[in-house]
Amino acid sequence: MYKNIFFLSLMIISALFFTHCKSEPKVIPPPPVKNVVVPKFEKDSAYQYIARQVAFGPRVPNTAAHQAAKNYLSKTFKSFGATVIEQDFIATAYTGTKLKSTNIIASYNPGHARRVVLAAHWDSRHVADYDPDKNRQNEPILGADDGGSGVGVLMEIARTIQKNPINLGVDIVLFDAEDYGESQGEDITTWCLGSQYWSRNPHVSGYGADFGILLDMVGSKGARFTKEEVSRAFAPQVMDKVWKLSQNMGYGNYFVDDHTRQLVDDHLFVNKIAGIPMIDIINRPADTETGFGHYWHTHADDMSVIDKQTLRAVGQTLLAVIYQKSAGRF
Ligand code: AHN
Ligand code: ZN
Repeated sequence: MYKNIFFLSLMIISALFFTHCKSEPKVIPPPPVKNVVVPKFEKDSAYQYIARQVAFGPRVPNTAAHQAAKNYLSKTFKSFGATVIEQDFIATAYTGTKLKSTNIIASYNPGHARRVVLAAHWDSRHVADYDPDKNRQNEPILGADDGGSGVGVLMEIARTIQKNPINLGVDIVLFDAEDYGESQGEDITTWCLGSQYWSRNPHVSGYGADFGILLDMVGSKGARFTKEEVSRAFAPQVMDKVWKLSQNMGYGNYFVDDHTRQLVDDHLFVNKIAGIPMIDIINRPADTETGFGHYWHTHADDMSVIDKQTLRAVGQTLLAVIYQKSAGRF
């Protein structure tokens, strides 16, 4: 009886001893990695930067509003501590009109070898070709979302970088004359005149970047950012990393895994001509005929379509990419 208890205890003790030994494997713990601190994206500030652009009126090349918006953007990025280059060029539109155009490049750490490029177009469309009112289809649009939103988010990113210095080169490139393309035309090169020019004539010779992110129509309520075909073809890893990061931050309602067909947008020319892998974050609703927002290329593209929650989803994701990349972790 006592013998049995003795042996039973011995068995339990030895069992505990051996499991204890087993649970102490001789692995060297990984070195502690500091968590990356990502600053907060101020969505109200981004919203105001969109409102400021829209207040100039339609930002169509060869107009006073376009010139005023150019000065405002240039001046504001300088006030955020960026090195600003105004890249003037004359583009020829599909109509034959010569467009006085300017790509605006705002750089942080211009001497740094590791770089990323963040882009958007700052012009707005010269016609409202999809407006339901036929009488107003020849009038230019405000482009709060189509142009304004991407620029507004990038302005807020610039302001944030100035307050939270980074160990990374960042070039914010605002393309001009993206939206002067021929409605339903065959020739894709009538679109994206600024990005075509910049890709052939980068602001510094021999320019390169590890990757690029284009923002186009990133501000409307309930936006759906799908995995677009050109981005998937040229920069699949960048796209997957950005989408996963955003989903892990809780923005999976915006950044969905659905695939959509290829688009003619600035990233196409940056990928093909400049050879920089660039993705496009662009709203692709599932339920409209055009595949873009209901307000797309209409006079409804004003401040009423802009939603601060969407701006935050995009801006906070971009800040996470930038500060992780700065820490060597993207
Ligand atoms: C075309 O419809 C050819 N491209 C879509 C790119 C675009 C236009 N983004 C804003 N406006
Ligand atoms: Zn457009």
